[in-house]
Amino acid sequence: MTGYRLYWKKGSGSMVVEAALLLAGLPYDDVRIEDAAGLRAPDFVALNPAGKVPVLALATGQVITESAAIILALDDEFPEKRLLPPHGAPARNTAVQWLIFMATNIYPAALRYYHPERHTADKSAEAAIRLKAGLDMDRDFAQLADAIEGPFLLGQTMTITDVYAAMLADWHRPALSLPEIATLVAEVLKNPAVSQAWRNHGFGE
Ligand SMILES: N[C@@H](CCC(=O)N[C@@H](CS)C(=O)NCC(=O)O)C(=O)O
Repeated sequence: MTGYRLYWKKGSGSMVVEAALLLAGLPYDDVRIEDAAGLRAPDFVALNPAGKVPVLALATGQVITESAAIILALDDEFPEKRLLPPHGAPARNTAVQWLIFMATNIYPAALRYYHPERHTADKSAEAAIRLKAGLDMDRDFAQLADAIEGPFLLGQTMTITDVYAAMLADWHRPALSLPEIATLVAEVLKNPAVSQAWRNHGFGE
């Protein structure tokens, strides 16, 4: 193990964690989870009882789950890498605010959209759950778009919060009809580290 170990799955939220590791230039091993069976495998469930990616194991042996928590932990450990603005800067509060907003609103709505069957025992209700999840994401992306200074959330400097937003927009393509979101995604993808994680994870396909 070279330091970090990222447990990841194509198309999943581990994309933003891989981007963070690459942006920060941190060496890491990776363990690819292929499918639902891999998420239920005893070794993996021992790491994350929720059976979800991303999971990041630190060299210390500590295991962190939850995409936003992982990002905050990496930024805390390597503030000089500027995944987020420095502690004490007002811009940091804004970046963290929107990171948490996305992790607690848009990400769960995307999960409801793609897995409506997890939210009802009534098959006939699934379409309505999906529709509402899509509308929820439309509303939340519009709020995010209003906050974007352009081209990135905080203006000229990209943070990992922008990468998070781009990831979610790839899951909810209607968000790209908002010019602020479309511009942010295009600018984020100009970064070689981000585009590497994006491609590795099969985003944009
Ligand atoms: N709140 C978690 C959500 C993680 C999550 O739901 N990951 C999805 C992939 S994007 C997953 O592993 N799903 C597997 C499953 O639910 O079976 C986070 O932010 O990391």
